[in-house]
Amino acid sequence: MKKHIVVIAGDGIGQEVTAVGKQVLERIAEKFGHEFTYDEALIGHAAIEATGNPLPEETITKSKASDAILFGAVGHPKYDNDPSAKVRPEQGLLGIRKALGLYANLRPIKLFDELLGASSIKPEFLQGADILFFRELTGDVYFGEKGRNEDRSTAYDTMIYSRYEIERIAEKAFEAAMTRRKKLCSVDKANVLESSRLWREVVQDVAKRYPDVEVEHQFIDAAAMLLIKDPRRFDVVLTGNLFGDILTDEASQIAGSMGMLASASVGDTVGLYEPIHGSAHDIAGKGVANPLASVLSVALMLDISFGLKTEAETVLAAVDNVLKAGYRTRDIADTNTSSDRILGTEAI
Ligand code: GGG
Repeated sequence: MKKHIVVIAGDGIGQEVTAVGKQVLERIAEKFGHEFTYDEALIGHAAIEATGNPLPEETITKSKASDAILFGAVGHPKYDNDPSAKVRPEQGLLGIRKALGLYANLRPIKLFDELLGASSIKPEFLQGADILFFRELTGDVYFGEKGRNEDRSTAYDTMIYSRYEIERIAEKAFEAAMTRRKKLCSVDKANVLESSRLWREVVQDVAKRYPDVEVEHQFIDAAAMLLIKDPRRFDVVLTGNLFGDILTDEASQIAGSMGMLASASVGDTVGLYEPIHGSAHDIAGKGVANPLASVLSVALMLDISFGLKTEAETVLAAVDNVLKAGYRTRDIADTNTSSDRILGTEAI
């Protein structure tokens, strides 16, 4: 199979983790006789430095011409204490999601048995946990009107959703539930927010087309609590952009670390695959970043964008083997193992 992949490494540890993801793709191509070609593109702080723009037009053009995108991370600490910055790295990531119509972000919470002890949650509450989050990605407060009043003493962000936006991601989540344990939990804040009342109304309408799926609705605050208390009660979780962003960081602790969580952003065109973690400049370039979220993102790419199920399973098995062999980065172990040992792809 011939496929063209654009690597958008971005900032901080995005560079080193996508390098490992690419090595895995190359190894898969070699092992299974595929021809993967690559291009690179800029985004985030790296793109601002080079062009003044966090999302250069060339990045969108290259992405649209590709079969899939392997993405790293965006961000830079210099913007953290500069709330007045008009141009920010994150605009690159939000912009590419919007430009490519990537409205559904799939975030599997996969717990590898070897990491049962890495979580701060007791193993007896964790074993067997297997959750698939659907985070809506192109609406909500991230894209609603925002601003300040004239003297800049009041700020606002508008939480906005249309029926169409909710319906299309709900369809995807219900379809996924049908292939799993047929349970779907929709998370909102319908006791307070009008946009959440519409969210719930639309999810209830879509649910009528999937009578085999057991549906529950939870408020975001209750869902956050239940996720830690009893993660095994969840199968597919469907939620909005902001709630999904927060809940999946929390859920990463079920898998042991943010460094273990991959994601697939899909929608109208090409798929984008990225770890859920950010640029982590504090550890960038030190060889200690966990590359497994990028490797697991490659598995999602092989499966979802290329339909290469055996190849995807081979990558998952390789991650399992690496963990079984005792290789660890410091986010998933007490010992500070160099990521060089985990970077090797000989396990595939
Ligand atoms: N790889 C994920 C990443 O770079 N995250 C940083 C970020 O800007 N996140 C915002 C978001 O995911 O909505």
